[in-house]
Amino acid sequence: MASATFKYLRPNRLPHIWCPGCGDGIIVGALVRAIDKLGWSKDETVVVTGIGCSARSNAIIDFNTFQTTHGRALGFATGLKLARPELKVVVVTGDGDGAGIGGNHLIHTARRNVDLTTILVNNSIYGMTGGQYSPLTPTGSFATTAPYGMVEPAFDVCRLVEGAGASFVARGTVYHVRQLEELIGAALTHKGFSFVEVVAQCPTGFGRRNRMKSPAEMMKWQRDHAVTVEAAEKLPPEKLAGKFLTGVLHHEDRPEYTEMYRQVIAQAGQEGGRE
Ligand SMILES: Cc1ncc(C[n+]2csc(CCOP(=O)(O)OP(=O)(O)O)c2C)c(N)n1
Repeated sequence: MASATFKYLRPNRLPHIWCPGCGDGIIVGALVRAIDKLGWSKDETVVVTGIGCSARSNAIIDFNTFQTTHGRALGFATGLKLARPELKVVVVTGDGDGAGIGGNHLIHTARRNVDLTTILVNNSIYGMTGGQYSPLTPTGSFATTAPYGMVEPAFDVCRLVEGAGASFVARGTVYHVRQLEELIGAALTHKGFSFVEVVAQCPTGFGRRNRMKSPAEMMKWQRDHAVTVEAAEKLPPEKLAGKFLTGVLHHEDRPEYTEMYRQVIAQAGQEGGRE
């Protein structure tokens, strides 16, 4: 599998720019292995990112890649998919980029059910700019902009996108890398808006400030707090307190946006619309 990873990376862009112990590289590995398993060619696959540490993924992934302005990856990816529906479009975004500044784009792309896969790296913080809190920073934890502890409640971003209309929603972690690869694979093959939140560690921006002393300790936290949806069904509520669910959280088939858009174009060519 190591060869699959390197087949899809740009060796001339290594070493990468992430901090030691960052979860982003593991996520890129899971993504390219999932794509390799599906046999998608580099030419038909596009990775779109916004701004942030997670957005640096596209510098080392050897697909067609685009980096857009902060929070705008989904708007750009929607335009790309409408213009070239045959392409496989993947968005990699962060919790600040995707759920903060780009939150509006996230809910409307989910509502429209555009056939895209979004991987949202939830490292609980604005990593690239030095650790300001994001809408996914857990209440009570510390950030440069919350030196006395975060008082705001955090979004459950999976429930948010499901409520907005996403037709495939999953959550994984960097620690559970095999499960993550499978979840990304399932998301990539889903027709419609698919969303995978990945719980990841930012040792520099979050861990240090929250007394999680090493990347390994942060990954052990992921191990100890993640419960699969299947296991959760058999557990009483008290055993689930303080835990988060992983696996496929929601899955449905519903009409996809680019197809409906094509139908409108075809109709417009034949007859006049209503006044
Ligand atoms: C319009 C705009 N506002 C602010 C910034 C500064 N900025 C760059 S990266 C970033 C935070 C990204 O955080 P997140 O999406 O959580 O990604 P991470 O770096 O943690 O992967 C911010 C606020 C910017 N580049 N553009």
